[in-house]
Amino acid sequence: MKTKAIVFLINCIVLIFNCSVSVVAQSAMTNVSGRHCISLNGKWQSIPDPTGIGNWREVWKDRKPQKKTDFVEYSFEGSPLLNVPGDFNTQMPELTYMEGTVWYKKTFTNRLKSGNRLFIHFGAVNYKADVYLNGNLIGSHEGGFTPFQFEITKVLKDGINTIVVKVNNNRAADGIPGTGYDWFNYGGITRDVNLIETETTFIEDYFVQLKKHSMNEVLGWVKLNGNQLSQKVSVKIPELGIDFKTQANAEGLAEVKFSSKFNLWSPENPKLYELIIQSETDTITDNIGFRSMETKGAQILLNGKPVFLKGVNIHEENPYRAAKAFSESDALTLLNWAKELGCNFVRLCHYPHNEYMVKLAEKMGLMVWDEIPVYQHIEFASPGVTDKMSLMLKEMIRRDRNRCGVFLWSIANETYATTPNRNQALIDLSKVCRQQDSTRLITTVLCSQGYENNTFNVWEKLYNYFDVMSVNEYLGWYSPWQGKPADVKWKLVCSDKPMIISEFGGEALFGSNFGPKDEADSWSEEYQEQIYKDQIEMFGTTPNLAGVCPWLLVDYRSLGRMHPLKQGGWNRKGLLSDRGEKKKAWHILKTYYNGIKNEY
Ligand code: GCB
Repeated sequence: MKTKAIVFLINCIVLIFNCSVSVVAQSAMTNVSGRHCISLNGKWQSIPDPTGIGNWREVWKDRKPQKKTDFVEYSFEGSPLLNVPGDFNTQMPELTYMEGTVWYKKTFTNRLKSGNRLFIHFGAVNYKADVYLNGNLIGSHEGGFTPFQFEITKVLKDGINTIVVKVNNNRAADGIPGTGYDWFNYGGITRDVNLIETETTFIEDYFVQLKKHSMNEVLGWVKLNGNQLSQKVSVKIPELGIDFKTQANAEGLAEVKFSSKFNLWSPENPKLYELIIQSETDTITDNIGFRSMETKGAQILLNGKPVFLKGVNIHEENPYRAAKAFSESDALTLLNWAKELGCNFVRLCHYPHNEYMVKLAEKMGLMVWDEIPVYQHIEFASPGVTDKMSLMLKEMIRRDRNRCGVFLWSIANETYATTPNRNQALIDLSKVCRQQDSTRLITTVLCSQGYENNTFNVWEKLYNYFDVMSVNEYLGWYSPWQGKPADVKWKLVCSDKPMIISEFGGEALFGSNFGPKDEADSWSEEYQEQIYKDQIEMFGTTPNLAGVCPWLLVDYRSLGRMHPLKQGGWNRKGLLSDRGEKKKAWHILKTYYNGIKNEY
């Protein structure tokens, strides 16, 4: 008995040690689809582990009995198969509400060309991933919505290799987001997984966009990774006859600087050019657009002309499957609706969506607001939290900074002024954001605001650090109107900055028209419709208004929405129901958007 206890104790110590020596994931290379990929999507074997005992059993070793007296109390053989990409919650009834660990396993055959390098790249895993190759931990990643990779060139073996990923979607007070958020916590390997084969020295990353305030000058760089870093590099845009030649320095960094007369990207003309980057050992192709985005007083300018942003908020969920969205066709479903509504921009909330969304939006002429999940009750003062925020922001920017469709980085949504360290953390993060990309606008949604005597007071001085004030106001829903919508007075802390109303709206159950239409508790389409009419009336007199963005496109799953008859675990603020049916408010907003013409 005693020996058993000692063995258990030793196992625990080994386990703690094992958990603490993980290698942090490497920043992922950009433009995965432009590379030599072998997809690891498809069926993965899985072991759900709600109690977490798999750590103690060392599931990553994928052990098999060796002799007749051996037995192993887990096995991937005969275990359920899960689709990757995809959330695990909607693939097995037992996992519907799972917040815990699921172990995933996949094998592949080593076909790496001698001299080349191999990386395993994950589009995203929610929330934590520990990745093992052939029984050894190769690294870990925290954060459910950004890509990461590990180089496995030196640890590969000949023939069959086994990957085991421990995926854990437990909420954590020091997580990002923290423990409370108004969307479904879909766990799993939710985005594509690829093996990426590269040359010994390859083009790891690049930035090719217009210089701030310019409409014809490109200023950027190309970054090489490998052991032959000082190479000749060229950047070509055949359609424009551009063949810019440059030289990478000893760190593998090459400056890119050229001008041309571009056919500028805009929602009406989402022009993208084929761009070819070549080093002496590698070539990569991308489709890149060029546009300028800046503010002038209270206006936002696109290509030098004022633009009114006609937006909609979108969660990364496919309503028809009531599951996490992950594919190009999911993106098309959601973005087609945004186009039909008359939008020229989408707010991809409240975390970086999959890359298909961002790329397709750009191709369809939708400007993108990209955001990290620094949401509401983030514990800024907890050890490590600000580092994690900053890393997540860098991961998002690194993935999307060549997408000219992305015009705005949002570093947080509705954080509270009373949370310790919040102000300093957001100021620091705004600086990190500008260091990573000085060309785009940045914003945050702050929620310490007041509405009294029909006056809306946006008072947080923190907006001074941002280009755009983003305000979530729910007049007519969480805050009843205190007068006529057109008479709402505004006090804006930054009178010289543009404001986007980044959320407004209310809930309605599709098809419900019972009860008096002036009663919120009727959950009627008419009540929601009235909110939209009133809001539009108010927009007509709102100062500094550069855009509006209702909450939101489609009803989505959120377990905190507990009214059994009206919600049943769905946030019903969609303009579309969870089956894609149009509510009355849809038509009101569409008419409003169609009536606003931008002239750029
Ligand atoms: C908000 C949040 C959003 C919520 C929404 C609501 O202010 O930013 O994430 O889901 O309100 O429905 O209450």
